[in-house]
Amino acid sequence: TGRFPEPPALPLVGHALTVPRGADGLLYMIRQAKKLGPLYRIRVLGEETIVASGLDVVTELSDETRFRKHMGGATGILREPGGDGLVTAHDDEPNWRKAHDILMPAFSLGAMRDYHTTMLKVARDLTNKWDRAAELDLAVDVPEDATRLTLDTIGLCGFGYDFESFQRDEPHLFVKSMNQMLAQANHLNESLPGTEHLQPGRTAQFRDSIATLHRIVDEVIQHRRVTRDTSTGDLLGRMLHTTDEVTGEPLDDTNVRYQVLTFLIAGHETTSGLLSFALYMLTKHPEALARAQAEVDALWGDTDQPEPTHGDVGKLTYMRQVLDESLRLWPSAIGHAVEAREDTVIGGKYPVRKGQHVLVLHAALHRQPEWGDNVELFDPERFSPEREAERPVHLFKPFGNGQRACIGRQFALHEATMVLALLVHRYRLIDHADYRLRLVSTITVRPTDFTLRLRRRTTAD
Ligand code: MNH
Repeated sequence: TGRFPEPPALPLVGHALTVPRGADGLLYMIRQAKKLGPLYRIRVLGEETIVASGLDVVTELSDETRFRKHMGGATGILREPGGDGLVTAHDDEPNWRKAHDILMPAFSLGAMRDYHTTMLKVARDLTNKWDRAAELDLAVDVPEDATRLTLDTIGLCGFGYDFESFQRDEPHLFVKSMNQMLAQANHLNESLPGTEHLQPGRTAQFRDSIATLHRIVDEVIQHRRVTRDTSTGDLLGRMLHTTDEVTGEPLDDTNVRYQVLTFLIAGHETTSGLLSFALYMLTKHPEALARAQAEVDALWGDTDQPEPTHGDVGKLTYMRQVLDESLRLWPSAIGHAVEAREDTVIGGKYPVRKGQHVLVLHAALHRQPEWGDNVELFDPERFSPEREAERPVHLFKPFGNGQRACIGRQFALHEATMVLALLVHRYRLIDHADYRLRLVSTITVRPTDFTLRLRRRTTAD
């Protein structure tokens, strides 16, 4: 048996003073993986986290007979707003399986057909805004507009509720409260366990933002109830009007509320980050942008207002490669945590106790030598069909693992592929501020202060 490698630690506080907070903490953890290898340990004030990034060890950790999803750290704190909603439920809670079974059909490939038209409508809200910006030569804030798009999309597709984000100069109250809630969750997570009562301000703000979020969620549900619409075509319809086959029961009201909040958050934050990173990458890699534009031009020519069909999205294979490569370098969901079902040994020599958790750090896994020599280089060719066929299954985990992997993966990729395609078809992306990547990170990570100027391609050249 061995001891986990660790960065140099101070007595008592461990690594508390060396691990920076927020996005710098993420970068620190990626750097430590390069220095210390596939498995290492950091200790922050008595809490110990094992960070895994090697292919072999992640392959072990993906074995669901030995490990299961762990709710702790940041996701543990999210239990308060998320309750036994899908993301924060333990596997063995009855509502996890129940909601999973009830909602699965809403994420089938066929279901994407139903969302397609709505996704396109929201995409048009975005291009209308960007058309005006192009005309007036105004800069657009990419992550903010990506968030407008993804929030409106999940609101309308999942719940028939219009957040009308493009009619607002400021982000919707939902987004503000969510960001406040996530920031406080992060602070509470990064501080000494058991000291919540020493931070009454933070805890109160945390509770306040949760209350606001729940109020908005109740309005979304109420909106459906008053229309007396009992169709089961979207997420909310399925939650309110279908029953689970095993128990014959629908989800209870408390759980529906947790699910709506869970989906509104999980369904937009990460996809917004993905779109922002992809636009950043294309802005900085003209060859990749040219190939992406060639792909959409071949499909839509110089039509002023292309009408992407559901089938078109499947043909945008290079666009998918761009998105996958963005998810490799900057996976917007930072990691997923698992815990040992029994006492065990990982990596051939490191003992792990039953219940002890290990964080799979996606960005570090995605920089392993198995990806090739220049792992920092943005190269969508890594996801060409030939190379994809050779890739070890557990080398790419942006959507987590096994039965607890992302239920919204197809939804996110359909939306992101179509929108990215429409944007590169329509605009030249002008890096007017010579943007240097700056990250913000709570539970997810995304670029911040990323602005572009735009020119219409069809008119300008
Ligand atoms: Mn999503 C779980 C990443 C988009 C709804 N998602 C997960 C997990 C990862 C993840 C990683 C596993 C977390 C864990 O093990 O603790 N999700 C993403 C990424 C994107 C994304 C990178 C976009 C890009 N997710 C979406 C969208 C939706 C969604 C869009 C909804 C429409 N995700 C979920 C839900 C879960 C989840 C719900 C929890 C599933 C479960 O445990 O049953």
